[in-house]
Amino acid sequence: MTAKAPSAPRVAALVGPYLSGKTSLLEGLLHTAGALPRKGSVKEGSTVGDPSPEAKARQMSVELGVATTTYLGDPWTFIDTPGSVEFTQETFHALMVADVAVVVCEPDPNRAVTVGPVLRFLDDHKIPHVLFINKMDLPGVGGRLKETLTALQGVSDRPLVLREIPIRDGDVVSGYVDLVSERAYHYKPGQPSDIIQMPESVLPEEKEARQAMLEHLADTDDHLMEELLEDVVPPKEEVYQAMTKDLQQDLIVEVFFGSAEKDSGLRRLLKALRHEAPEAQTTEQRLGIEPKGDALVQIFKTLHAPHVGKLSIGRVWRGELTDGMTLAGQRLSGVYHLFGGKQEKLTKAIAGDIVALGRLEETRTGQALSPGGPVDLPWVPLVQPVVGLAIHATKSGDEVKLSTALQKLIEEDASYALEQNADTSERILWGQGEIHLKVALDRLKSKFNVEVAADKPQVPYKETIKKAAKEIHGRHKHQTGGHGQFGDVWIHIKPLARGEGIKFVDEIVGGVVPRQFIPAVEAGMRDFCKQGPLGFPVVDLEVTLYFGSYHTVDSNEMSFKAAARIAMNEGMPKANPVLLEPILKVQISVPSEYTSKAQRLITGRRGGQVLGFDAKPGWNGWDVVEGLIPQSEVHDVIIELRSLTMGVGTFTWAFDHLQELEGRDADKVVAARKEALAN
Ligand SMILES: Nc1nc2c(ncn2[C@@H]2O[C@H](COP(=O)(O)OP(=O)(O)O)[C@@H](O)[C@H]2O)c(=O)[nH]1
Ligand SMILES: [Mg+2]
Repeated sequence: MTAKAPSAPRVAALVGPYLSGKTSLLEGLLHTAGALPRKGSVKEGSTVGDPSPEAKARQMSVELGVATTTYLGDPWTFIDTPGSVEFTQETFHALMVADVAVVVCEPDPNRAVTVGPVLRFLDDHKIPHVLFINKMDLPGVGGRLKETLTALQGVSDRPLVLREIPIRDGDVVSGYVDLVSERAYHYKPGQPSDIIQMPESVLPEEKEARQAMLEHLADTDDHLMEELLEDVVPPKEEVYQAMTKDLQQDLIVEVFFGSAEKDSGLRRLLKALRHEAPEAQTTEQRLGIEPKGDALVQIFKTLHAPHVGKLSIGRVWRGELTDGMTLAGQRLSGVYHLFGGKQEKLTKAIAGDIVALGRLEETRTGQALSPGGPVDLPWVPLVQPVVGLAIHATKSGDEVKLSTALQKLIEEDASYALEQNADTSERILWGQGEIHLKVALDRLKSKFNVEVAADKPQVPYKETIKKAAKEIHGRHKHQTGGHGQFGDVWIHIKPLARGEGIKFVDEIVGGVVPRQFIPAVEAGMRDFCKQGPLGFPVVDLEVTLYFGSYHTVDSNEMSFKAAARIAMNEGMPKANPVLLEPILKVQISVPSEYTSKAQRLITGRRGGQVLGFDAKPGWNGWDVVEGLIPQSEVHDVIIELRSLTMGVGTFTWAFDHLQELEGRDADKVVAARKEALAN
């Protein structure tokens, strides 16, 4: 390869399904680049990625990890991302500031479907990306490479183009042939591969793969096309240039392979990135960021770190950042490069850099800042949470501390959400799945020092009535010493249709209940409706006040309010009260081979009903199944859906309507409520 001038700082995000080896690849890349004298391992919890105790405990990345280094004189930042769908938001954020993504895949055609969602995001956002098929050290996988590639092509809009082919020794991949230089290499664990004579046995495959690669490049390059048609061997330089253009414009996806664990094939990958990955300027163009102007940094991650406090991690798109300067009205206190859990203090950062910035207390993830103020830049929307937990501090007196901690937790990861449920009075922490929520509880304890108890949230049941109750009498009369209390009302109660709410009708004639006390009657009735005979908030009924009496001295608002409550208490049980349960409309998105399973997921639940299914717009080979499920049955849908679909299925939900619930299921709910209210 030719010598090249040092580039501006570049950013590569490592993405791909859970367990494909991203964190291991980061370790391998840093080791290969010379930034890490000794490799750590995921199993021992000693990797540069995953520095947090929550990640180590699970041997699983639960947030993005950043490592800045140099490779052959070029500055690079690698961002390791979590692969699990429960942490997708973090991955999207890393991709929004990356120049290039390395999609790490398993060497298994049956798992290609798990790469689909991230490829969808990359294709939609036109983010240049390459594929790295990992774990090629496993026996037998070299022979299945073609099959794996075909399966992966099924989930990619862009053509996948092999950049190298494996050299096999029995069922082990022992090296590779680079299809541009047509040189053959033998892997040497931990060291640069040896150049070897190209084995005769790979020649036919090499010719075929090289031809396929050139044809893909020629699709977007007329000169190359002419050469191919005239059987002219294109000069190497021209091939590199075409490759670079196609990667930078996201027209093709180069495919590399190797072993993160054995450091095989990593130098090939690094060199390709070094020569072909776009710099920040090109990425800014793609994102529509104005190239000229004041310093500009976009925050893609917020952290609360011990000792240093709040850190906002961002990419510098323009200009220079210096410690102590003012950004959008806030004084920068500390500019750092990150290397996993370690920080290195800088005096300044330049365009292209990824840096952690201290004490930007008002700044949130996604915001872009200039000295003059915040700047509007494109950002990804929040993924809707799918599971909730009702939480409270275990120690009394810790509730305020918990509120502060929750605020920080959500600052760090905005795919959590908090709800104070008005019906159940519960504080509900929403998240992307079981593990996501469990990580939240761990963080609250280990990072923010609050112990939290969590339960499945209550279902916000309501109740209403099914028939009218007429001529109900309520009288409140009290004689204590001097002034007494006297209120006396007659009402009719009748059911209304769903959604009509609570109505009050005043039919008093002749002042039998004086004007000034009528609002008190209504208030008493509404007050009663907060908790009906079944123990739940009452909806959809009409109460008509048609008669009553009063006492000139003893009547007051309080007495009429009490009289109304007495009448409601008397009349409601006679009006055939019935439980109403909330029904949610759910949309389940899955690759179409799972569509029937998704339907069964809905119909397999009490009251579950499929409304239909359709192709998912913009998602080749995916369907959306729409259905109705009672809220009480929905809690674990996401868990089952993920286990049915290798983790790729997603679902969204929204409240749809209230529906009557009777029989044994209703009796159980009412009995449980009675017990809860008695405690
Ligand atoms: N055989 C083999 N195993 C690997 C390789 N890379 C990663 N692994 C293993 O795959 C598992 C998941 O790796 P990790 O890097 O945590 O995956 P991530 O979820 O994508 O970050 C770990 O047990 C690794 O040891 C590889 O190249 N070869
Ligand atoms: Mg990982």
